[in-house]
Amino acid sequence: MPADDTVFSVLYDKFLFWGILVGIFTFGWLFFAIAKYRQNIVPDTTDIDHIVVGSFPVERHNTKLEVLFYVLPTIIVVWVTMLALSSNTQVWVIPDNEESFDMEIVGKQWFWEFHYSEELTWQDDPRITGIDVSWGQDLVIQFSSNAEASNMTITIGNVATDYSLDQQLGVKTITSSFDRFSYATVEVTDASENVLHTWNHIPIGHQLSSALGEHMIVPCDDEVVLSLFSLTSDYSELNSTYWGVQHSFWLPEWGVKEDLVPGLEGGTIMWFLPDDPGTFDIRCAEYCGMDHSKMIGKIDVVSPIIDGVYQNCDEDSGLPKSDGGGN
Ligand SMILES: [Cu+2]
Repeated sequence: MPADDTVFSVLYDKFLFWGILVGIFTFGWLFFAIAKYRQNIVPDTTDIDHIVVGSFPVERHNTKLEVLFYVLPTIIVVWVTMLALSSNTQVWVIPDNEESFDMEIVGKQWFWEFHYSEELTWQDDPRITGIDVSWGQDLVIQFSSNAEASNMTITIGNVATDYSLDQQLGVKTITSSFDRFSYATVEVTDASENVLHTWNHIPIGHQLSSALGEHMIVPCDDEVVLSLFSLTSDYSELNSTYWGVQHSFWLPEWGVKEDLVPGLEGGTIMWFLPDDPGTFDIRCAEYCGMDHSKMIGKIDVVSPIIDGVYQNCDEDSGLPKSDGGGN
């Protein structure tokens, strides 16, 4: 079952509401008729010549009631069809929003690659971890609110550097100016190397891969627009006629999925609006060969840092939620 406020959950609730309403009416009438016209109750036939099974007694017909029998179900069917179509429209119409977070998903046999066409800087919630990382001219780590913090690893590109943190000071400053073109991670750990707090910057052009156990990472409260492509894992001139196979990128949490079609140059496109931070599942929903069942991954919804300011996911961003608006 997708998250409560996604378009399909809202649609499910609406269909359930109308289904229960029609059900109560239909079964109510059924039981009423069973009781009223049961065996041994002789119907009043004073103004009827004879009763033909399967046909409405002509002498007793009620035009209003008969018209209602056709009109009412027609209205209900048209109404639920409109509900369903408007939900479809909402999913299929890609938001034309400059602010949306665009990225590419590449499906291979049998893993996912996440290609970043926009940069993303984020960190864990400082109010929860008691640790705050800010990186501008210098890298400043505040950890006075977390008595466990004892070590820190800064990884820039492939180079990792370890530092120890002095609890007496509660803050550490490292002279290193922020480089937006480098993939960088700051991890604060306790004495047993458990990660207490993560800060991360993903530059434009960076790739993450589920084959390496990496999660897809997207900012909260932003429309995420994905272009999806299916490629071969081992393209070469020798098998240049092999185009790969069809996959389907499925995010059960938001109830959305889209096919990845080999050979389709422009790819396919889909969008969703993650609002709550957390880690959710990625699945392949199209049988794609031997290890299809292993083609799984995780997506992290994180609070981004925009222009040095930590954006709080929990506060209402004022963006419309994908909650079935328009119906
Ligand atoms: Cu697949």
